[in-house]
Amino acid sequence: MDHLLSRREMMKGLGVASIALGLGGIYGTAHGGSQKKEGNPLEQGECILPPLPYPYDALEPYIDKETLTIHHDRHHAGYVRGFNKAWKELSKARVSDDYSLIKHLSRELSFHASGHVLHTLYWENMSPKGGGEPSGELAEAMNKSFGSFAGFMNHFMVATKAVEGSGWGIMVFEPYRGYLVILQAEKHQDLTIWGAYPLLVCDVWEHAYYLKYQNRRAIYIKNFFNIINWTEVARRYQAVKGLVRY
Ligand code: MN3
Repeated sequence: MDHLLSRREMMKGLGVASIALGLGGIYGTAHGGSQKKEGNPLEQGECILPPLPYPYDALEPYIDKETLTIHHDRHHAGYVRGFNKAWKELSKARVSDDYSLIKHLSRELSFHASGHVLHTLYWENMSPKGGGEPSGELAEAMNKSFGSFAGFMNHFMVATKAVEGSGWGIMVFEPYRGYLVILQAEKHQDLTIWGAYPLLVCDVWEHAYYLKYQNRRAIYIKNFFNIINWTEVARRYQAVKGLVRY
């Protein structure tokens, strides 16, 4: 192995770092200690499941209560657990200098972190008061990028319906050129553009719609347009539009 630091120097450095970051509690448990000190998970780089921003039945009739409950409480929660597990395992790998599972852990990290990010955005970019069309600068950016709102809508629906297997339809802001782009993401992490910011996401894993729509993905996507929270999408656009050529 071609370490830049000797193992001894690295372990010494990590020891200081783990004390400074308050990580002793995690490692105490991982190494068989019985006293797990529960620190603030966010300070340790872990993530937490955010509550839904509305009641479970708020998106009826377009998304039913049972689907939303299972989707948020079980599926999204699973991605949070998966991310935190991979994050902690990678910390342990650094301390023990055992990278035998590095490919597996890197994949797990990417998959679950992307799942957590996209689901958080998905809940926020839907609303029982959603629907309609965007206005203001977001509408101007969409016209510049897609020709018209109708052009965007048709493109987004076709692309999202055609996602192969489990994935997402996503409208991103691509800061190198300052254009909006529609992507088809497979799983959560594949087929992106590096550096692009997701502004609008539509989950087309079967768990997002199958109970109500079965295999009719296109109807679910059409109904999704009735609950898009354009106010939130516009807020995200405002937050990143200045990052052109960062
Ligand atoms: Mn999902």
